[in-house]
Amino acid sequence: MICSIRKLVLAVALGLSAHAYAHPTDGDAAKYVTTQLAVTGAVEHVLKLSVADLRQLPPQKLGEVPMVCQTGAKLGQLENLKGVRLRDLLEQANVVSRNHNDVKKMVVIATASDGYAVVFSWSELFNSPVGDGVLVYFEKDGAPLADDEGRIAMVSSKDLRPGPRHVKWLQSIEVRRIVE
Ligand SMILES: Nc1nc2c(c(=O)[nH]1)N[C@H]1C(S)=C(S)[C@@H](COP(=O)(O)O)O[C@H]1N2
Ligand SMILES: [Mo]
Repeated sequence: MICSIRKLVLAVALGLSAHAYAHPTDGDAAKYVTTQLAVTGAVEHVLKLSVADLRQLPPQKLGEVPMVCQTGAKLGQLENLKGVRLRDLLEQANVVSRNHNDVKKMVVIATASDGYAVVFSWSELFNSPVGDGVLVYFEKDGAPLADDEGRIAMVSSKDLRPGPRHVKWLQSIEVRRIVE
């Protein structure tokens, strides 16, 4: 009962805070379009991948991913995505770890061409259900991604609010050890 009242209050609060989302790059999205993805940092093999290269990895599809901003604002949804798991990319690059505990001190930074960047921990990607849902994608409804996010983007589809880790114009993935 208490729980459902809390849910109701939360729903009302989120509804009230919903607002039109500002698109800071409207009008000049084309200049941010990326056609290659670099995988760098603490990896054995640095990768430079085109969409054609990404197609060589096991394909993954996602039907619907709600776009909810970190504020709770609902922005619609992403639909019919095709891509590859970020985890599979990292397995190709092979994260460098000299001892059993190294990977637990590592993060994975996804950066876009407009400077937007988000972080995952190695544990999130390789040892939690979140990792299953992190897709580097290059196709929507069977077509290449349009300029508003293309040609390579990423989404963490199992996030409670997937807006923040939806990375448009994905440019690089860097593996970094942040604890000695
Ligand atoms: N490259 C890039 N990706 C980005 C952003 C951005 O500013 N640059 N904004 C993020 C935020 S805060 C949200 S909520 C989602 C949804 O934004 P959209 O409605 O513009 O797709 O995109 C995310 N991806
Ligand atoms: Mo957002």
